[in-house]
Amino acid sequence: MQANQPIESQQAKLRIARMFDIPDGVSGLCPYGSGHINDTYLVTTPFRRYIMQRVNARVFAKPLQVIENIERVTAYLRDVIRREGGDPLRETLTLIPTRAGGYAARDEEGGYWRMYRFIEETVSCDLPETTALFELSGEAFGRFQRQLGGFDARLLHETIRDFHNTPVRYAQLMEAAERDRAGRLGQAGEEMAFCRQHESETSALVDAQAAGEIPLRVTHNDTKLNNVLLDAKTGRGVCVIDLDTVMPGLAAYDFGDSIRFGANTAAEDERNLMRVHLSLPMFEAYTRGFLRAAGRVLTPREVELLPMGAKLMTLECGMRFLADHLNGDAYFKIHRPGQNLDRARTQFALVREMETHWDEMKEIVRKLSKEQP
Ligand code: ADP
Ligand code: GN1
Ligand code: MG
Repeated sequence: MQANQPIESQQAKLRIARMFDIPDGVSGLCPYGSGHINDTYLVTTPFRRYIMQRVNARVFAKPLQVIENIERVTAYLRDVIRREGGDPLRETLTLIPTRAGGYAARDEEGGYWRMYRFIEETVSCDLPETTALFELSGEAFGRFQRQLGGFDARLLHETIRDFHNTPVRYAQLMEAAERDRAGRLGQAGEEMAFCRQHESETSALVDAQAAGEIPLRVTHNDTKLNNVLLDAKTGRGVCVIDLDTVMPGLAAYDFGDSIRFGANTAAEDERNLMRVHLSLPMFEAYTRGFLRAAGRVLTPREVELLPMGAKLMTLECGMRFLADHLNGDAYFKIHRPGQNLDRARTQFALVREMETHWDEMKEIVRKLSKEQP
């Protein structure tokens, strides 16, 4: 059921942990977090904790390039954070080298692993509890955008081609439907019709970029709420994590991914679609935090297109979940049958909600952008 073949033996995982250059012996190792892609473990030593992850080789064809990107981005961020008077050990990820050198360890099956310092006294949330917390996560992602403003995108590998290219994602869904590898197309008639109705909109952002209306930037590309660590006491966004997909991209998509996850009143895989609504207070809170931190680096046209980023990212993510369901759940981890179809349905319900509240979303962005200094 998982996108990676599970490494069964605890002994094997402990052997991998010991390949990393950590000063004290490993005293514990257990699964951690709720990400859909990598296998994440918490490694404990007498004095410090670490996060160890196996890079998902089905998702990332060149795991070493993923690790190289993270080395470069975190090195750059460390300098910016230091210059701004922050604490680089807390405000960006710190890779741990292996005893053999470099930042990647290989297991017996050829899998690639990496390790980070565990950032203590933080939490990551799967649902935002309050508008205030969501605003602070918006601020963290906005700051991330600003801090990487001067980073040379040519230094980065494109770890997943066309990762946020909504028309390409649409074409991939149509191919998956054509193949119908898992024989599930019959369950998804309504959802397929919904996607077809939206085809003409899928290229709104890539067209704007191609026409030179909005710039390509270095973006995070996976800005869901559980990818920012919040201070356990104050709720302030401490560190943006999950840097596997940092690549050239569009700011509106980064904004949109946070909205589709955090301004949804229901969980991403909720089965009762009556619970799925767009929370306008959450939308407003995130937008306020994001614009406050990133506002000055964004152009007026980028700001104007933020609601479109929310809508297209939600549609795109729904299409990816649906394609994966049709492909037999090869990509996103699932914990029960049909979970990817449920995830797709929540995304499409949320797109409908955004369409209902479209003018209000635009008005909120317009109002808040005027408040920026
Ligand atoms: P995935 O790609 O599977 O989403 P993540 O890199 O997001 O993997 O990690 C999964 C979870 O592990 C995160 O949501 C977070 O809770 C936790 N985590 C990851 N890195 C750290 C870290 N350096 N310190 C503390 N917690 C972390
Ligand atoms: C995956 O790794 P994680 O769980 O943060 C996915 C995102 C999706 C998200 C949906 C590399 O993110 O693109 O938006 O699931 N990451 C990758 O929850 O595909
Ligand atoms: Mg994650």
